[in-house]
Amino acid sequence: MTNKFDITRLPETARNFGVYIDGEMRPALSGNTTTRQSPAHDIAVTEIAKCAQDDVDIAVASARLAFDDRRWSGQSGGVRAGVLLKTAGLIRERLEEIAYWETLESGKPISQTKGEVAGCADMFEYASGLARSLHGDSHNNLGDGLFGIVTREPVGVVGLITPWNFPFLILCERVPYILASGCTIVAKPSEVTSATTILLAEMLSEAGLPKGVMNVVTGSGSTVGQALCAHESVDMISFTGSTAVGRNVIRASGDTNFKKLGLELGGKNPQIVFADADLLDAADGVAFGMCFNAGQCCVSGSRLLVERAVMSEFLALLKAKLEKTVVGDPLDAKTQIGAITTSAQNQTILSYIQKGQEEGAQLSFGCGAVKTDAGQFVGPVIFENVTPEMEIYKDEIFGPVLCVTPFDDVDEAIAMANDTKYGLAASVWSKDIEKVLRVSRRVQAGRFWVNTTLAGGPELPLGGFKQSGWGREAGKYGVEEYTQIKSVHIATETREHWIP
Ligand code: TXE
Repeated sequence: MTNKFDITRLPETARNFGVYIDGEMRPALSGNTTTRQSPAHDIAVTEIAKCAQDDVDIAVASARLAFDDRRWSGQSGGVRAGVLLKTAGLIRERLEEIAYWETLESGKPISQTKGEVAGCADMFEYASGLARSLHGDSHNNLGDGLFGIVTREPVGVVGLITPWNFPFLILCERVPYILASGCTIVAKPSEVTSATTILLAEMLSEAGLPKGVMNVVTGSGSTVGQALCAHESVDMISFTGSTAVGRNVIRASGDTNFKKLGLELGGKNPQIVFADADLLDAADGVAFGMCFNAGQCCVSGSRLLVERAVMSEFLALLKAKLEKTVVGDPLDAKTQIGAITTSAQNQTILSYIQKGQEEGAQLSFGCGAVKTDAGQFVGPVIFENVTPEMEIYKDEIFGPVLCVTPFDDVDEAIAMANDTKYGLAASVWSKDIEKVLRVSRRVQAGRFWVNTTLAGGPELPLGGFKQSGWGREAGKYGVEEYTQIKSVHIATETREHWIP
């Protein structure tokens, strides 16, 4: 395996990654691999093991044994915290290496991946505190004859299925919290962005995580992901991805052992701009919200709801901002919008841009594909006159495409914000605190931003209302999600006999 890298240059050969099972890296049982091409440079960058059902069985058996013999859940929160803190240190030490392979596989700008990786170390540090503070309740007012204790216990073996848009960040919004709870893991990253998940498993081992507690299998969703969801020895699935696959995950759980499920699915997130907002600030925020990660972001601010009175002025400010965005080579430190991660996603975005025009929306900024020597890139696009029956208004496009619809008053803005099957995130831009609070109380979204967007950190939970998912990750809820509650009833006086 080659570990040599210079983050300003492309690798000379594809780096080979095995799977990580029972504390060691090894090939898939079949020996099969797939090659990942950089979506920005069209060259092979990684060689990833292609697992099948037998690899999943071994990984799950390893995680099952590691959970059942209590080698991790039986340790104190303090010991678990120590491993998480050491891992945070290793992530910081290897930050550039992780960011580099993440950028090569995903196409996202290197300046962005570095920021994300630093945020991941924060997640580990925060979760280490949760490992120590996780506790239940006691009930001392049940009368002199009874004392009650409510404990939190780890759920067990967690299957963790992650997507390609934030491979390391989404992983680290979950792994430290899962480990803080005492659970064990079998992770399945997206088949196109697996490298950094393997790197994390390696760092966890180095930090002292016992063998079998963190396992990684790689390969296709329909084989490896499905096998994990249907496995009788897996107690919980944490899935982040499309709503369509989310339905499959629910079905697989229902058809087998009723696994507990955590789901983070799609979004069609409104950015609501009122006439009294600082319009220049809002224009920058809306540009960032729609373009961050080339719009391949479940919390992307892809719908602009703007008060009619300031619509033209606001759109002029927004377009002036978008003119300046830098699209191109993600290894260039100045790049803001990198490549589209998969060719399927590229096609999806371009076909929605076509569909928007056919549906009668007005394409008022950008054109879509950006010509480059290699790779697939899409620049920012604005559609105006977007109406609620259009597909571009309803569907998650997952690209830097903004759909603009005007409103006339607060109630209409709230109704339009909620006019979607999703409920992941929303942003509001206004200087009027009463208006802001009214909107924040009534908009159905798991994350809500006021005069900012896409802000966050380990302390604040994330997850969705409606068809955007089940459960919450991060914050103190992030660790509780991976526990189950037991109530213990203790007689403190001799029971009155039922049969005298
Ligand atoms: O996601 P998939 P795709 C949305 C976004 C995008 C669309 C399709 O709109 O255009 O989904 O992306 C694994 N059983 N989001 O096709 O297929 C797969 O291997 C178990 C939103 O890439 O849902 C990968 O690890 N697992 C989202 C993960 O599921 C299966 C992020 C996600 O892939 C499986 C990504 C199966 N049958 C896409 N099939 C967000 N919420 O941020 C696939 N997988």
